[in-house]
Formats: sequence, C-alpha cells, structure tokens
Amino acid sequence: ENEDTVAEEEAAAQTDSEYLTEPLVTDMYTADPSAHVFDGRIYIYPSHDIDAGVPEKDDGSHFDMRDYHVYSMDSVGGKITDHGVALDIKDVPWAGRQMWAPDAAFKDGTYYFYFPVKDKNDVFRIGVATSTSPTGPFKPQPEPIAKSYSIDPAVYMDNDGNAYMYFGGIWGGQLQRWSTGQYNPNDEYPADDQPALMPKVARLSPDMTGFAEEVRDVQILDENGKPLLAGDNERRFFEAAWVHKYNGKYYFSYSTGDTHNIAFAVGDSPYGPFTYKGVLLNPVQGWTNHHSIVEKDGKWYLFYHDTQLSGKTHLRNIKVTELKHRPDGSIETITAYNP
Ligand code: FUB
Repeated sequence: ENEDTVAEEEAAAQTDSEYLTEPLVTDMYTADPSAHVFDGRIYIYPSHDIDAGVPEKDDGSHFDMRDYHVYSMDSVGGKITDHGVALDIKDVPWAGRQMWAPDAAFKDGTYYFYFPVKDKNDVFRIGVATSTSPTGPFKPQPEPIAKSYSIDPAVYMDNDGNAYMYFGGIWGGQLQRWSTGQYNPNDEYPADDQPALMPKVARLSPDMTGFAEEVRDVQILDENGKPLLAGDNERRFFEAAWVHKYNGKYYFSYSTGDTHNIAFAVGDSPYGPFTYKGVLLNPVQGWTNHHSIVEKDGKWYLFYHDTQLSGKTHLRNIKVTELKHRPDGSIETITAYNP
C-alpha cells in the first residue's frame, strides 16, 4: 500500500465513523422507523420486531409482528420515550398476520396511523387507525383502505394540504401479484429488459381514510428518461418508499431490496416522474434496509435500522444520523456500517 492509499482509507474510515450510531431502543426490537415532527417534537412510528419462531423464508414470513409502539423525543440525541402499545393486531378485525412498516400523518386535530398487515386470506392490505394523540392508542377502521394492497405506506403531506400515500413492496410485499390491478396469487415479474415494477401513489381523500383517486404508478427514470428496468437490481424499487421536499424538489427514496441500498430519485411533482440520482444509505447490517427522512430545527435526519443488537435479520434496532443535502441538490451517501 502506498501512502496515498493509506491516507484515502483513513479519510474514508473517518467519514464512515461520523455515521456510526447506537440503537435508539434497546429493550425491544424495532425497525422501519417513520419519523415526523408534530408540534415541535419528534415522533417515531416503527415496526415492533419479535421472535415468533417462524422459520426464515424468501416471502418474509419470519417478520411476524403483532403490535406497534410509538416513540418520541424532544430532539435528536435527547431522551427517547416509549409510549407503549399504540395498536394491537387483536383490535384489527380484518387482520391475519404480519404487521409491517407503518407511517403516520396529522390533519385537523386527528393523528392517522397507516399500517400494512395481511388479511385473513394472507393478502397484504393497508389499514388506517385514528387518535387525538400522536402516540395513540389508535382506533382502527373496521375495513382496510378500499383498493389498497401490498405494504409500506408512506404518507406525504404537501404544503397545499394535499396528502399522498406511496406504497408497495415486491417479493414478500406481494406487489408482483397486482400487475393486472386484481390480486393474482401467482408471482408475475417483468422480464429483466422490461420496465421494473414501480411503487404506487394515490392522493388521500380529505378525511385521510381513503384514496381520492385511482392508484397510479410512480415512475422512476434513469438519466436518459427511460424507466428503470426490472433487471437493474442495484437501482430499481423494491420497498420502503419515503418522500420529502427539499428546495422545492420532491425526493422519492426507497430500498432496492436484494441489493440493500436506500436510493433516491428527484422530481418536480408529488406524482413524479422521479429521476434516479444515487444511493443515500449504503447497505446496513441485516438483509432489510428501511428509512425515513425528517427536518428538525434546520437539520435533516435519516432514521434507519440495522441488526446490531441481535445479529438476526428479523430482529432489528432503529437508529438516527444526520443527512446532508449538497448545494447541487444531491445527498451525501451515508455509510453507517463498517463490515
Ligand atoms: O418490517 C417488515 C418489512 O421489512 C418492511 O415492511 C419492509 O420494508 C422491510 O423493512
């Protein structure tokens, strides 16, 4: 090794350690953190991982979660509070199994909690539950959101008061079973040279509990304006959609699943199209990668998870680190894990 290489490696190690953080919660396993600032306080809506004893399978059956807790803190680095069970699967009349990554939103005095769970036919649907408190407990609607399917709802509230739900996840998230618009129990994937399965978006109705319009595809385009292809595993959408706005642009970020990146794409409308720009979080420890992005007191933060506490892919722990936008609109790539 010459001196230049050593210096470069040291510089890279320093950059990486800047992002090495500790689990926010250590007495339970938590994952998929959706963070929001409501009334000046940070609220985190994660999945609650448990070891249900289900063997590991490609369809994610081992992620067999049964309830949700909400966490809050005054500021990043401050004390984190566990507000207890916010929603339990036994209180959702249509639910079968597997409460996966949730999100929350606020409008006109009510907090809305959105959650994917398989129904009694083992088909993922998205439910909504309400509360007057950001920490719940949340009361679920008796049915899933009409025409909802698949997983990982993320609700973005635009400045004009319109709210949009982004959702979808392939493989265990079942998005590949909806390519005709109807549920087909057989997985259908496009060929590698065809456009990838795209995430979905629908504007929410003013009461926040349903879709105000037909579900649309979110187009993620390459640098030539062509949809990312199904075989482009390093860049194509897999799950974990999130949207934030920075300098008037909409940033759509997501997990690439089997290649474990959190990628981002930028557009001018909440519907997209979004042009792929790069990776904002490199793979973390564990198979899944799932995040959210939020601004607090003029700084931007990335909430994410890894498996530091358990070393097991389905028993994760949430973390947070700073996220930096560059003046040209790009985002600094975070390496939060040194293998
Ligand atoms: O937590 C269960 C699933 O794992 C989530 O819904 C996916 O995004 C992945 O993180």
